[in-house]
Amino acid sequence: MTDKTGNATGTTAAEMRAPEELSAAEAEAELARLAALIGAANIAYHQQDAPEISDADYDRLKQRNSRIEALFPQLKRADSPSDQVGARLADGFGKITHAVRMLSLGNAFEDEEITEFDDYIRKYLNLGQADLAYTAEPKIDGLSLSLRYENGVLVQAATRGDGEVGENVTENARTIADIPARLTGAPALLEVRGEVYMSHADFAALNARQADIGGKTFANPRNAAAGSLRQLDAAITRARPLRFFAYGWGAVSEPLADTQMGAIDRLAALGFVTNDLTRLCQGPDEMLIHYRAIEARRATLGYDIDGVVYKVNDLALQARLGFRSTTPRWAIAHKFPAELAWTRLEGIDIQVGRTGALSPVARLTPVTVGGVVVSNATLHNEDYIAGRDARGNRIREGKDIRVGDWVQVYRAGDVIPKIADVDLSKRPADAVPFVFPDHCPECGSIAIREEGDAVRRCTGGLVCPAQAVEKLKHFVSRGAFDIEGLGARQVEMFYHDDQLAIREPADIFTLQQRDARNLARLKNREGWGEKSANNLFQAIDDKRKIPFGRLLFALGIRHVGEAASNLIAGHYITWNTFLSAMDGAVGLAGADWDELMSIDGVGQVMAKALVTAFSPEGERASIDRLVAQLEVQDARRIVAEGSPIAGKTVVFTGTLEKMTRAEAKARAEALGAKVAGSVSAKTDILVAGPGAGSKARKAQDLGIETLDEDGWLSLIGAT
Ligand code: 9MJ
Repeated sequence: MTDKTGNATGTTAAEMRAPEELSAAEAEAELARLAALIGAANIAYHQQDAPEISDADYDRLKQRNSRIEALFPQLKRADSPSDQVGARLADGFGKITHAVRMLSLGNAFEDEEITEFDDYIRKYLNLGQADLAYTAEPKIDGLSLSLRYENGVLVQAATRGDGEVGENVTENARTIADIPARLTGAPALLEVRGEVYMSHADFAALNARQADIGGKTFANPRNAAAGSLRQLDAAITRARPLRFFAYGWGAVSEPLADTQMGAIDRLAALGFVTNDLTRLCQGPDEMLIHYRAIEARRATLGYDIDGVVYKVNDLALQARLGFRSTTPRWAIAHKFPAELAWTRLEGIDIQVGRTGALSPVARLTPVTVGGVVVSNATLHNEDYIAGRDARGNRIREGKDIRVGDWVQVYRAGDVIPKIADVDLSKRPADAVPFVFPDHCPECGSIAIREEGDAVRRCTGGLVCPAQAVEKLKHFVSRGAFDIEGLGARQVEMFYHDDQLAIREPADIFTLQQRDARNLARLKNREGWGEKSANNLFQAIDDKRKIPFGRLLFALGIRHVGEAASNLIAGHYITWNTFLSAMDGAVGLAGADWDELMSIDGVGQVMAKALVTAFSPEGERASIDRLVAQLEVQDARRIVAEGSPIAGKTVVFTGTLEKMTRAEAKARAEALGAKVAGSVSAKTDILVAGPGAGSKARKAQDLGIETLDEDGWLSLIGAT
């Protein structure tokens, strides 16, 4: 296939065509391609907890595979994706065979299916119209875990795996605060089952932290929880805020209770967290009422749920009902409708961010998606609108997004709604492809897209009012100056106020002094009075003393996040040392530049952004005006007491097998060491894993102490 310039687009003829149109040879090649794609998607989802394609695209691939197999049965592959449920277990964890199988649940989507479920059970047990109660509880969207307690002591934790055999994650489970290490008054043998999950707030914070350190971010809280629990190093799990709800049990040496509700109460009494939306319902009417009540609270629970689980309350009846091949007869999951909705795209606005990024935002006819009214959604960037990804591959089968289109909106694990699909059959005849602006809509400066950047950026810098306001909002945000009473709304107001005129950070600190009339002006502004105005001046004064790292972060320099700012501050210690280093590095060469680049965690891109920001052509004058108002506190290197590596400079090279480089570095720094990226005469210790090359040779030449990973772990007492 070729595009209009005649270039090949990377799509072969076979993968474009309907299965019915394929020759046998094309079908065979297409089956091989689909097996590879589906296999890779399975691994990304199940083993790496990082789905690379949407569920809808995955289903389309599987459907296409099945269609071709139905048309060419003789070509069905031995490794056909149709015969595989998911990916095999990840390597690295021991396997545990569950004493009692871990089951999944049958699903229901419609209200009638709940009445049918009740009818079925009554028939199965020959109950007639006798009373039959059920528990109803939220279905947590996490991953199931089985905890084995022997004589009240937690001895084993296993994931569900395929239901028969799971992964041994005992050490990781021990790091979860909701999971008691010991129980009093428990049966001699007790397997507690429940769901490990991550709250929305913890998920957002984790992703922000990961992005800051250049680590892996997660698509949704479920993947974040799975990725955090299935860490070969339990220290990483410990640093991740996982939670656990108990809702069931496996093997037990004596019954917990004679009802489901009684058993849940018993688990709570033993110290487990159970879900407080669990209710006892007398039949389908009450079950559906509780379903609606839980659904109404879904958006504000703070964690993901994907339905409501009903269970027969009487455990003697549960025992009689037993199991089908993979699901219990006594329980069913009543799923919520997918958080998807179709609506019209009314317009595309371009927002300008603090670093000048032009972000397209979809303005939608308001529509309810999963209980929340959505009227905006992100459109990511110009490629996304045009129907391709950053590498030029087609997304949404190449369909572009136009104003006037019917678009499918979804809310994934994170809260920002996105657009999944376009209904071409409803496209208005006069809809035209969206033309992404090449000038900033706020200041009119030219907007350019640098090589390798998915985003187009305004080149106006601080001349651009949108960038200036966004920079100010960042400046006063929580990890930055965090001035009480001066939030995003207030700085925006002051920016546009010609008298109070806060146009750059320094203006915040001169607000009171620069004009004696400012107090009178401020107290007359809507929402302000004499007291709140004086409080604001006081809150501003309180922040004149500011740690170096915080100040650097507050400047909002592109590529320089919170972690990087602290790293840089920790290296240069004083603001003035850092400033003269920035001056010395202006030419992006020389000793100061080399020193900046030697900081482990500072790469070329960040170094260049820093030096440019501090150059006279950048924001230096504005920064100097700000710093003249402040007292910048020196950074302190953390010196851990009794640490064998305090004050030493450590370099890591080669592959580390027991932890990631990021974690090794964080641990070394926590113990007071300085981690550098290259070996020099200043290096004290080189930690060399397999594959170490020139750095190891250089260390040897310089006579620097070299340790392997185990030697390093034993030095820092981590074995
Ligand atoms: C979840 N995921 O919240 C069960 N579940 O019961 C609840 N899962 C379950 N129950 C038997 N609340 C098998 C699975």
